[in-house]
Amino acid sequence: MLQKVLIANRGEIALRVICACKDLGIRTVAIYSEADRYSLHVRFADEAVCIGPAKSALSYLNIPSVISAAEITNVDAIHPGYGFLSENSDFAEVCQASGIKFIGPKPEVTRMMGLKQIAREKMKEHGVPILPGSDGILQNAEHALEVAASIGYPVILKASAGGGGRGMRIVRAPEDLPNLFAQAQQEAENAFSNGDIYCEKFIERPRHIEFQILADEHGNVEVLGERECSVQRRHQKLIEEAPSAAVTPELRKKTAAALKKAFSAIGYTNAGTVEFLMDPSGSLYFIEVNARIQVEHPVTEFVTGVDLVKAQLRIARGEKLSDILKGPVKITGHALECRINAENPVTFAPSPGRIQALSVPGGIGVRVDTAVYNDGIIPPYYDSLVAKLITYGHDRAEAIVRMQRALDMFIIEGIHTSIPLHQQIMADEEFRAAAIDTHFIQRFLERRAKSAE
Ligand code: MV4
Repeated sequence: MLQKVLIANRGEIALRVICACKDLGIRTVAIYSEADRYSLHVRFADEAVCIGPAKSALSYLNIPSVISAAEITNVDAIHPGYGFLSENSDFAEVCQASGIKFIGPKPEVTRMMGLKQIAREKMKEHGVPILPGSDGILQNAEHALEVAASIGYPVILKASAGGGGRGMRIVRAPEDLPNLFAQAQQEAENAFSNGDIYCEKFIERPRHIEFQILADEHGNVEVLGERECSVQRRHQKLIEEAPSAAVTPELRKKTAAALKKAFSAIGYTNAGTVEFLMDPSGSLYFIEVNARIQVEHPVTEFVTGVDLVKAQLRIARGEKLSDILKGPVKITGHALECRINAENPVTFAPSPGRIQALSVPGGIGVRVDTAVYNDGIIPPYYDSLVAKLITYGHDRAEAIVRMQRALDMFIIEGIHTSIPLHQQIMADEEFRAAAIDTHFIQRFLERRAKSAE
């Protein structure tokens, strides 16, 4: 049923999808922008179609161009990867209308998950814990003041169409609320053409923990444990791990059971991630759903042994989860991922350019997902991810020591990368003690600046 798949993406994730297709005997079509003519996803796909200029808006985000490429090459399905069109429900609908299978949830489910206060309502309805907050959207600042007074300050205002940190405002006192409400509304209107705002109790220094879901098209849902994603800077994750040191087996089991019920009830299909915040008492609260495969999926693959992208393809061709997973999912050992970005490790300024020397680490427990090669170019038009370095060990300490060894043996010359930053974090006592939360990076950078004085 799936004989040929178009990959609507670039870089390491395009290669990752090509690998899964090859493992299943599925032929592949790459699409590429003029900046990506010499990219490895073009080389390793069976066919490749140029879809436009370097700028994403004119190529990887251009729905008519992507659909034309799919029609010309007569593919059965499109895998969107992450970013770009992966959570665009209009795109998924156009695919469906063109007789092309979109590898992801149904358009109406993706649309619902994209409206954060609706996703929140649905989770509450089906027994997944949420934070105290508004029921639906806030009509105006007066309404927001009433809700905030009833749940207590601080509160956070969030854009319904937002996510990933855009359009949020923290409100610490009622006198600040009217201005912050107007700002949030304006920012949301500008960014998403949707000014709807809802609010929640604000959790100070939470951990950011997400659960991996797989759901087939026969009503079966499985939860493949969680990832700890607290090490992030400006809403960009730097390090992820599985499992989280803060999730007990009981909490994992309880959360998975609630998610199984909720995701069956909403008719969710394919892969998805459910984001939670953990408060200092160790309780988890739902915040949002990411209706796509994520950058950090390899840490879950290491600890479960499940090929998540292959599972996405098999689900899309109608197979049952019981045939894909073959028995209960078990979490074994520990995995870490360091995102290696083309950026200055001190200032975080982007550092695109030509790679002038490359040597990639390996050995037991080491995986590198990348699309770079020696003499290749990191273009300035897209995100700065150069490689994902993933390590596995029997426990967290072994995953860390393997990460240190792999970072030391990773040579990338010609551009600046975050490798030195990751080396410093791996040696940091707080990180080594898993004493991490969303403010870890801030504390780490302050410590680093002080020790450099
Ligand atoms: C929050 C929060 C605290 N309390 N919601 C950030 C991205 C988006 N996925 C949700 N985010 C947050 N939502 C409540 N009720 C903290 C974050 C958050 C965060 C906020 C400010 C600065 C950095 C942050 C990093 C991760 C999460």
